[in-house]
Amino acid sequence: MKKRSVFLVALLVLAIVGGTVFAGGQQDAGADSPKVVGFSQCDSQQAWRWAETESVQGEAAVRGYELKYNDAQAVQANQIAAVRSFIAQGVDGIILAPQVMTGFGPVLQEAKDAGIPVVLVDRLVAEDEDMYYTFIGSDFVWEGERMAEIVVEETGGKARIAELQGTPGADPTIDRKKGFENIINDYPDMNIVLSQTGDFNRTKGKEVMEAFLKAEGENIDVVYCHNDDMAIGAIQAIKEYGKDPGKDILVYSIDGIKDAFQAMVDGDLNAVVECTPLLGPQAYDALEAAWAGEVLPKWVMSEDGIFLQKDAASIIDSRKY
Ligand code: GYE
Repeated sequence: MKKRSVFLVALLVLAIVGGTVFAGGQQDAGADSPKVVGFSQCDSQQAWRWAETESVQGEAAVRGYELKYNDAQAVQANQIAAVRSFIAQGVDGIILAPQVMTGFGPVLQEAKDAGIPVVLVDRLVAEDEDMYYTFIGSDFVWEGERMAEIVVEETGGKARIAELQGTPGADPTIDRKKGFENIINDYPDMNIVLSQTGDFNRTKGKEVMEAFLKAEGENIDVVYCHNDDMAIGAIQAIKEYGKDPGKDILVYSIDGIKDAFQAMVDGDLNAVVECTPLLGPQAYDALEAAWAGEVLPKWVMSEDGIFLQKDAASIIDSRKY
């Protein structure tokens, strides 16, 4: 090699090394520049969400990532703004727990254009699959179906059911309703007589149950709650109305938070279908796969369990959230 070429190659090597060291860019997986991840949480008004946030934050610490966290306080516009700000800050990846299914198209496109992988956790969006890297979450139709089977079993297939729905337009709300109806539609004496949103929220769940009881208090056999927080609110409302939750009015819900296990131990809640919020490790596994250029299935499904009141006491201590 001529002297001049050796000099040019040396310059090139210096430029590359210098670029890596001094650029400090988040795309350079350099040991001294930790990956930066943005986590957009849709709201933080429920025990389930606290558990999910803790899981995502805790796992970032374990893996040495810098986490930017935003709580959209149940306002979708806040959530879109948060994702946009993560993109502007040039994060390496985004974990998004979308509040509702629609409306995220433009911001997902912006993330895609910026080459930032987006991992959806716990709720799906209605956009095309190529607008996000993968979705990590439960099968909500399965949850609704299993819940309905338990209710059929425990009522002998005859019940007037009040339904407390989750946030309107959210994937779990739509599918938990669908799954439940898939089963009870085969039973002519299983009927949903009241159905309204309690927004996945304890306070609203209690308020809606109070209104149900005021209107139809003597004509409700069962309350089917799309999540535990609303069930805890409903239990309170039933007690204040002067009835015995778990006996006079059977109460069923989805999630499996500690408070729900306690309510089963106390005899107030009849059964729970689990929906795990502990999605942090899988969310970072997915981002790491994205950074490595791998292709994951578009749905990484959580495994959930079914818990009856009679088993709650022996299980409660092992619950992690
Ligand atoms: O059941 C509920 C929450 O999207 C799976 O939303 C989640 C649901 C969960 O706020 O408690």
